[in-house]
Amino acid sequence: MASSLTTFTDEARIALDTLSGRATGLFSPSLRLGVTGLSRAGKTVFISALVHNLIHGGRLPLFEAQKSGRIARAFLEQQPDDAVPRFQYEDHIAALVNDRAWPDSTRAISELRLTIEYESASGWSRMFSSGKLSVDIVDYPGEWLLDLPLLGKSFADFSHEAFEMAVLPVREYLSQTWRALSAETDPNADADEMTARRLAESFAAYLKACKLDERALSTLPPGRFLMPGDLEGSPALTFAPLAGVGDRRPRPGSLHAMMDRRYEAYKTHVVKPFFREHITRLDRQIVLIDAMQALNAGPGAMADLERAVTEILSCFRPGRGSFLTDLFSRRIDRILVAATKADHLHHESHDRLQAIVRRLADRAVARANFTGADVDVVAMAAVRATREGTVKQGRETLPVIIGTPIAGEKINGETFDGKTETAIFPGDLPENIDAVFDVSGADHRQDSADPAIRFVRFRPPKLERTAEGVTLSLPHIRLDRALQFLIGDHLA
Ligand SMILES: Nc1nc2c(ncn2[C@@H]2O[C@H](COP(=O)(O)OP(=O)(O)OP(=O)(O)O)[C@@H](O)[C@H]2O)c(=O)[nH]1
Ligand SMILES: [Mg+2]
Repeated sequence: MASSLTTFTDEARIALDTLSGRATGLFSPSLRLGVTGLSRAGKTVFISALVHNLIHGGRLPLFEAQKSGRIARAFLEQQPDDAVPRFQYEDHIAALVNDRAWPDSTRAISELRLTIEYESASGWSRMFSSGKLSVDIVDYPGEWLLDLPLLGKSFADFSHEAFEMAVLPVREYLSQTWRALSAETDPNADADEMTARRLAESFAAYLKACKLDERALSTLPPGRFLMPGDLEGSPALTFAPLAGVGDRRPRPGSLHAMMDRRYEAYKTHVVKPFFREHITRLDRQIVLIDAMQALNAGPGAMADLERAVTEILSCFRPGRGSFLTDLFSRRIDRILVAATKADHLHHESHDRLQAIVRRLADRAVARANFTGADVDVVAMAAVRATREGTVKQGRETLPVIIGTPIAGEKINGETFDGKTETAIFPGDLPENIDAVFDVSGADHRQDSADPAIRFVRFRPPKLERTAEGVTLSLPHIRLDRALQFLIGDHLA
């Protein structure tokens, strides 16, 4: 008797919570899910695959609501925000499924509303609930997020840090030209538009060089220097850090004064509105990282990625006393740090990849000024482009992955035509994950010819069709685990 009473009250409380949530959620309850990551991390592919699998009833055994058959229907609806571009789901799916090509790079924010009709797991809440959840998925560049810390920094702080980062061993060479130009610029000289532009361009070129594939360095602010969106060429983007400027007020009319003003304008007109209108309204967040690329580039790149994740996490749940706390009305309660593209590894290495991401996230959480959200990690592939197999080499049997490399990709001197399937031995991740983070170790992969993983870009997979000609959903690795963490509890 007692136990059924507890169950009853628990259920009642949950049902009432749900009801009151409904009342404030404008009829259909909604959940805002932010999807971010630095450029090429896999945001567009992730969202496309997630939506496709839900709409087409994909195989999602770790996503409880789907597994237990409680999802009646998932479909796209009009998004609530008219001023935000729509996530072009149909185009991306057409590329992936019909052309077997990866979708184009997206350079700004976009949004999509996916509505799920489901049956509640408990009989009691079924009585009250319409069993409908709208998930508003917001895709935005991680580069923009990394601007948030600027809100707490003066132009002098920003300049000081930029020069400090620029002389780190991994960046020293790349920043040379810009530093040389800065060295011959007098901040106290009269403001001059051409000087400002040259400095801004040179600084932006350095930031872009850090992002080149083989370097795999994560981004430094200002994010719009890399991802300008619609701000390309505007004065708010025509500034650069200046060497040796202190917090003393700049002389009016000087270059220093001009740069300082533009930096403040960037914060006021670009950074703040973005956070107010988008980030502060999120309920859940997934941060996609390209751990594989960083692993291949070595511990320097891993440390850099860790720094970026730390900054990103500090933005979501600013701890007490952070200058950001005032900006937030609503709070993100779950964050998933996800390494995607795990289909480049044999499944034996998936757990190692996840362990590496876990270590990275733990360190980031420990360092970030951060409280009160659940952080989980996953190693996944939103779209699985490979199958697994084994190849006999002498007496050894090697685990391989099989896929169709993109036209122009090379392995061992062979160039692929984009049509031929091939098996490659991708290599293993190290068992001892400390080595991966050890910057002091001798192994500075940055210039090493021997990367940890043989990394070839594959075309998206060929989809199976049923006898009736219906295309099956996109294959994935652990996408269902990600879904369960991000929205599963809202479908209970
Ligand atoms: N094999 C494999 N490759 C992937 C996967 N996800 C992304 N990729 C690769 O990574 C590239 C970038 O993916 P996108 O989803 O476009 O990345 P993004 O974060 O949206 O990039 P931007 O729009 O440029 O910021 C793709 O073109 C693919 O080559 C995956 O699950 N498996
Ligand atoms: Mg994209």
